[in-house]
Amino acid sequence: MRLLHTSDWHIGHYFFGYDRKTEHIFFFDWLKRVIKEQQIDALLVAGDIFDSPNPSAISQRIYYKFLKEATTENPHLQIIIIAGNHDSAARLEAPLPLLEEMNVFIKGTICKNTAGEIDYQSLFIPLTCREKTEAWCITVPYLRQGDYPNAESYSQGVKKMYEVLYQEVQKIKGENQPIIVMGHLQATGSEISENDRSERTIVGGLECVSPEVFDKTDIVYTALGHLHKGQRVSKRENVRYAGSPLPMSFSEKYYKQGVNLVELVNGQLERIERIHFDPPVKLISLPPDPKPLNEVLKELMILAEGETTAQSPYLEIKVLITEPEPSMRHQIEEALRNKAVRLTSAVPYRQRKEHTTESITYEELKNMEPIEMAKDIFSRKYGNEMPEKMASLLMQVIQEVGK
Ligand SMILES: [Mn+2]
Repeated sequence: MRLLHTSDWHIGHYFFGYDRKTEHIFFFDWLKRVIKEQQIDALLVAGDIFDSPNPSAISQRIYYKFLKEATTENPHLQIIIIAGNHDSAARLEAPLPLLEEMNVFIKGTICKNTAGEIDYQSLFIPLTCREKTEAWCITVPYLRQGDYPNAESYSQGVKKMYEVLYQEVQKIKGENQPIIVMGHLQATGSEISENDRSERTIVGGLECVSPEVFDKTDIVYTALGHLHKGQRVSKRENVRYAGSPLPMSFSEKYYKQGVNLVELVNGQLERIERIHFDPPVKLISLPPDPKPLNEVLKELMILAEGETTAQSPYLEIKVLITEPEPSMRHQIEEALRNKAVRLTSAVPYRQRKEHTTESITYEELKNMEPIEMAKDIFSRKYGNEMPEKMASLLMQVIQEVGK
């Protein structure tokens, strides 16, 4: 039996205001080819289907078109989808009565009985190959407060949830039937990209779940979603993030996008193979390290000329600011006229200290305290530290203004 693990599609994502629908369509065409060529029996989608809980009509259309075409082309294909923290759990499940007919299963919400007990059975899905149940899938969507058994913390609750599910599934599964686990969570020991908002929105980005909960001999593979970088979790070969198919920010520029192929033979894990996907739109950062505006403008000249299309690369420009440049944006836009790129951002970097190349980012600048900024400017202008008295008077003013 062959499974294909993917996640974090984020359909409907806008990259600095640019619509990415052609990129998503390109990915789904590629994914359909892989499913067919590799004779996949089940596609596991580990959450964050859409970028927002209320996806646009076009986003939904792209999604349903993919589900319909993939299942029509491959009549035996099962598709199993769990909701991520970006999805609306209830909305994702809403079309289930229709989708079930097409062998598509969706888990978004955790059902409870009138006594408030979790319906664990509803989270088990048999994975079938040639009409025979080959394995059992534990499908756990992104868990929100109250979705898991009572525990001291979020991570303890999630851990307990998986432990109970593991016990419960033993009651229904046959001896030679292995377990596949799905989850949308942040596991301890995994890498996340710098300043990525969409990954960090999970409970403040702090609550990590220990992957030890997946260390059972009959759990042959754990298909995780949430982190955008495809990776093994703490060196575990069979506990993996598939990663998102499209880079979601410039910090994800060097990620290797793809999906994971998992093959089971006679109830055992036979192999795991990473299938690489090459996103159709490239990300360019120019220059690699911030430089003054006149040098940046020269570097922009090397960019290819042509018309801007939905395939044109996204361009991020890093400018080292040494003095105010009110016309920076205009000069950059002029330099990019007739260039086949799409400008996303011109990030101003400010020189931190004289005679050093260390610079600070716009994000850092935004988070800087006004008093620190004033002290820095004072010392540059007058060559020495701001006098204590002046600093305390300025602090008083800042506090007055902030009231
Ligand atoms: Mn997520």
